Amino acid sequence: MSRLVVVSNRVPAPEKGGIVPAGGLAVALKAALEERGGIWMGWSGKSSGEREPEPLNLQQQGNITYALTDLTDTDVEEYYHGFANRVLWPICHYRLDLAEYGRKEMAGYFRVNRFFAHRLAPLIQPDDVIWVHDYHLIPLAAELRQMGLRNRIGFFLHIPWPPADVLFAMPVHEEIMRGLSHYDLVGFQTDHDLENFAGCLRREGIGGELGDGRFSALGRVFKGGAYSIGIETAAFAEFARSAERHSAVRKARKSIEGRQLIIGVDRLDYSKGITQRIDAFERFILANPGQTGQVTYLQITPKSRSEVPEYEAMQKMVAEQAGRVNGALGAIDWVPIRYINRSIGRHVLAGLYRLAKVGLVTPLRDGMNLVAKEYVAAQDPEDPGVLVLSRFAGAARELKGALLVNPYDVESTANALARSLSMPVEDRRERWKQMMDHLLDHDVSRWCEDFLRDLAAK
Ligand code: ADQ
Repeated sequence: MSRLVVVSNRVPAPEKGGIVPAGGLAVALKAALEERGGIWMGWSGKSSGEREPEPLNLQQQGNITYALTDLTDTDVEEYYHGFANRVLWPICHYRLDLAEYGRKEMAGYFRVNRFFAHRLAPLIQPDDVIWVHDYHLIPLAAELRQMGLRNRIGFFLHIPWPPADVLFAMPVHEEIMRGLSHYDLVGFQTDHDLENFAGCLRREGIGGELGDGRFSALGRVFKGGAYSIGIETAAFAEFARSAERHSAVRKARKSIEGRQLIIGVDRLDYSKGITQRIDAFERFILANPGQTGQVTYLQITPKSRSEVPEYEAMQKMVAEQAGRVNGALGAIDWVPIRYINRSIGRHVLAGLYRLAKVGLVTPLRDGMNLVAKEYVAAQDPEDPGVLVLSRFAGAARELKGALLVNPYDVESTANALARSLSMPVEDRRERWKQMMDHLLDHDVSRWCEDFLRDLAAK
């Protein structure tokens, strides 16, 4: 079996004792790397100031070599904060209004991809299979090809791929599509993303589908497919079953005092629809006064990218909004919304999902959304909660037992909350079982195997 080389912007670097931080993606990729032997390369998350970064920091753990590089301050600013997070992220989440183009940032993005390629290429053996992850590294294959590499190279996009009218607002869209054409296999989260990609090629007149999952574009032929990422379903269900061992979960149960719990868990990001969700909760209480004092909405939102000013502003806005709703609706003995800005360990998180009668997952746009899948996996089969899910999350293509909502339509989300909290147990069980069977069958290991099988096939 060929060696596997994974490249991602950030690498879950091995900690003391060789333990990789938990999380489905890290666990699945680590298992694939261990089985085949290989390399995981990416940015260390550290800056070298304005000095040229030191040579790759190589750390061997069993069968896996972790290869980490620092970046200069300018690289971090232009490649990471600049083009990746201020252009590609908003564009791929359909937010033309938030994209900030700058020639410097675009050049920095391509420059850092070349830098990654130059550092990676000397480590590559002729029959290694290379798997590149996410929007930070789209041009990497083109750079590696330029250096003469003929290996199989695959790419997986974790975020959505937008329709042509959105993508073409980005000045370098053709270079980005050209970048993808240098892979042997390009994977998207859903069939909708794949259709959007095909539509972009057609509209620009630079390529199209050949059938059988093959595309021809810009003089190259490559494969494209939809590979919906999963979670480590069985393991996560087990975390949830045994979560009462953790005092944090027992304390949470006690503190909700028999009230029904609604849970939201997201990184703080405008794509996650947190403000619309708080509005929907407020609307739900106002429309159902009998629920006053009967429910608690727990929103767990660790800060992300807090060095980016827009994210800092959002943090303030969400905190103020939750405070305003609590002030308006709360009582001496009832805090309607509990808003927490911390990361929570996966075992405790699983336990909190299981305590919650409703999983409220309402992104405005999301590649997949693993929280939706984790919520389902964590439920008690005898008394499962209800998933309220945005139709604009990739997960909505699979989780048909959820109550699907349009997150922009605050009233529909409020109605779905009311419906969830009064849903009979037989109905809940039936919906849950359908989703759980699917998640057991389509877990993250299968996602990994499916992608690598198709990448290997000529
Ligand atoms: P993200 O945008 O990060 O991922 P998501 O899929 O929801 O979004 O994954 C978030 C992960 O972080 C989940 O595993 C969740 O449990 C965890 N998490 C969130 N808040 C947490 C907290 N407070 N404490 C601990 N853990 C927390 C991108 C795309 C998604 C796509 C994934 C995977 O944007 O659409 O599903 O990649 O491909």
